[in-house]
Amino acid sequence: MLIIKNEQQNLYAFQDIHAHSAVISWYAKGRDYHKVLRKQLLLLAQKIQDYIEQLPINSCLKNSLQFNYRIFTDSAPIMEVELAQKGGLGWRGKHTLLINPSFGSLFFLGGMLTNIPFAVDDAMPNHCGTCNKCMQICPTQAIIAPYQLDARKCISYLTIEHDGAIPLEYRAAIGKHVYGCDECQLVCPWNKFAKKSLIADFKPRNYPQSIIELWLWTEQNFLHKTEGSAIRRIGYQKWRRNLTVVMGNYVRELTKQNKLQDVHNVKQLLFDALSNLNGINTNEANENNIENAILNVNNHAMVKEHIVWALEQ
Ligand code: B12
Ligand code: SF4
Ligand code: SF4
Repeated sequence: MLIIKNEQQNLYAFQDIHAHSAVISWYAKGRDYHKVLRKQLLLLAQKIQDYIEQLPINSCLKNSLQFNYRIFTDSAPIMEVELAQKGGLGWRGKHTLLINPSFGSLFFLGGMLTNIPFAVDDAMPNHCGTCNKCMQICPTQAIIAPYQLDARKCISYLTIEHDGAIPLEYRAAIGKHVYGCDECQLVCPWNKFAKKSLIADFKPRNYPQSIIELWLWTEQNFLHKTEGSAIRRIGYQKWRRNLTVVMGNYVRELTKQNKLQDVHNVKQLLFDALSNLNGINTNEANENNIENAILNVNNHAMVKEHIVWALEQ
């Protein structure tokens, strides 16, 4: 098993996320890690092959050392974290992810199954100690006990893997997370040791931070800007669904801060989107019009239903 760092550094500088910013998980800001890791693993396989070829042994023996391998990263039914832990690459934190004392946990795992027998390293002792910061910070209380995650509650699952409507009970807790979640890792003291990746493909793209700017992306913008990124995998509908939840949470926050003009502006955008989906011209998003629009949504398609929820915040 291998640890491959992604572009995550100076994490503590990013914790103070601007009030108007949406949050995209660090792991998804660069090129899709499946593609990047595949390339790195193939390079490693080539190195092993080259090494075998230059061994000072006769060609008959060399031929018998036929190097067979299969690389994987999330692409085979293999328990990667468990294998990496057993192979001495780190310990499993209470958030269930692998932590390495020199890199923290903000990395990907990739592996290779091969017929070449490698020496096995000893497993590392666990250094979480009495800390439970990850459990305390988890917005949806998905870490139900140390080392146990209820994936159905995890924002990463809800915003990326889950199809259909996001259950009502998690919408407020999702906050500004539009794709994935890093909260349990950002709070982990071991990520003070996170290091910058040297792989150019992981360089974060210049996605807009503004919730409104992201909301105004058309499907074409979405497909274009997320080309080669893991984000594209969820498709525009789910992206829009997630953003709608973020917009609803934004409305609630602005209301609490009594920023009434901003509340009106955000609701107008939601209302415009709802009108568009209903195939009618938009009007001013005043209380009456919003109420009528909500009542007239007879076909509660996924995004429409989320918009209605957001307007009700
Ligand atoms: C499914 C999955 C998810 C699910 C569930 C994650 C989870 N922690 O269970 C969801 C969608 C929520 C998810 C989220 C994330 N994921 Co994910 N995910 C996977 C995936 C594809 C499979 C994991 C899995 O379910 N394996 C099968 C189970 C059976 O194995 P296991 O969890 O190791 O279980 C063993 C033990 O934990 C134990 N066990 C498990 N449950 C229980 C219960 C009890 C009672 C007991 C006693 C024991 C026990 O026994 C099992 C057998 O030994 C792996 C890639 C892979 N193939 O491993 C990536 C992987 C774990 N994910 C990864 C990442 C980066 C993330 C996110 C950070 C992404 C993000 N920023 O949004 C989040 C982090 C959330 C978190 N705190 O875990 C990385 C982790 C890198 C690292 N440092 O460890 C991986 C390895 C992908 C990769 N190739 O890099 N993920
Ligand atoms: S990724 Fe977010 S939601 Fe999932 S366990 Fe970590 S903090 Fe909780
Ligand atoms: S935050 Fe604390 S308990 Fe959680 S994984 Fe990190 S060291 Fe372990």
